[in-house]
Amino acid sequence: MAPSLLATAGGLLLLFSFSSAGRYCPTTCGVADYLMRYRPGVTQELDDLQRELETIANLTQGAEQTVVYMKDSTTSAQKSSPQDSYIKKSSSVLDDVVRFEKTIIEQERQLFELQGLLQTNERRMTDLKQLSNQLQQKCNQPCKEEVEIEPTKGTDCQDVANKGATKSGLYYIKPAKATEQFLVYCEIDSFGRGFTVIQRRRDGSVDFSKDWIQYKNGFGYLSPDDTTEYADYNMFRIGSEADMYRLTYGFYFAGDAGDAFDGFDFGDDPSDKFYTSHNGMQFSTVDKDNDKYDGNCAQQDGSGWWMNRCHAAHLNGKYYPGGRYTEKDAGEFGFDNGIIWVTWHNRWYSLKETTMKLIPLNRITAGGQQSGIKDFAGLGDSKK
Ligand SMILES: [Ca+2]
Repeated sequence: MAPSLLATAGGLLLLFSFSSAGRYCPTTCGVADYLMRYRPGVTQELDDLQRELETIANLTQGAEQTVVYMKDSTTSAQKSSPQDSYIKKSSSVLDDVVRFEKTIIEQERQLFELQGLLQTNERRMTDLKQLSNQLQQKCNQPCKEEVEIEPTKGTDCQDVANKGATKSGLYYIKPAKATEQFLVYCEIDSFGRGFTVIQRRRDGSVDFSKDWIQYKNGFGYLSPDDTTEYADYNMFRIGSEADMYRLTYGFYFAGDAGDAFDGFDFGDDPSDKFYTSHNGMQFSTVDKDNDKYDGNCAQQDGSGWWMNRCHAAHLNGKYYPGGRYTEKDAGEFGFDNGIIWVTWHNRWYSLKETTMKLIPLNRITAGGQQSGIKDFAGLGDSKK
């Protein structure tokens, strides 16, 4: 998300689409996320190695003690021999032989154990090296062609398209109120319409459990797109940070996915629809509770959103690869925390791919191109 863009998005149309796959490429943030995901595993491996090294140290100490013991036994055997009777002497030698045998067996066992540990460690080192090589490769080939930044700049993607850009891709835009330009993905169609993409889900690789500052700064990937189902909103507006990025829109315009932003009657309580509507809600994160609920919806669902008490639509929800999930899957709180658009699929179905994008209102309403909307939105294959 790029709230600095959102803050200036008054009078725009917000269009959600739930779409089929496109290729993507990690941004710097994406790479950081990726590395962060690997860190716990590597730390665990290092801890394991540490423990094994301690075990080896202990075994070495044990072996040293055994050697000392053997030396002592030899000395005492030497000292005690001449004056004793042959029987006593032979019995003592026999004892020593038995002891030495035991010691040798014990040492062999320890040696075997050490060899095992060595092999395990070698395997671990190989695994770590492999992992490191994989990471290196990811870093070496940051899909240069795919993150190519287009030269045209504008106040938003429509402006970029108006200036002649025809190719969907990454563009620098600088809205009127923004202090500096920033990179967005512009989806430019054959009608010359330029959509500014503000949120996109393609898989579970981006963690949406972020705090206020992280949502403010934006995170995730920038990438290409196709569309299937959609819902669009007129006069879409997001308030300033002082107003907690309050979400308001004039009216629901169209789309087969339905108007989940207007709330939904789940049948649990007559107030369901009222308390799950999103129009007029402020943005909440795990560390900033601006919702209408006694608890913190963002904390319970693990992600930031325009929470009410709590939601009928939640595109920042948790990614469930299989789509369907249960209260048990939802973890500690057991609430419906998936990627939800409840007027399309019920709350126990998590959408697999979503996009939120903005286009100036006049591009849709001018010339009564309502039929055109169906064309560009790419309706047809609804992806389950
Ligand atoms: Ca609350």
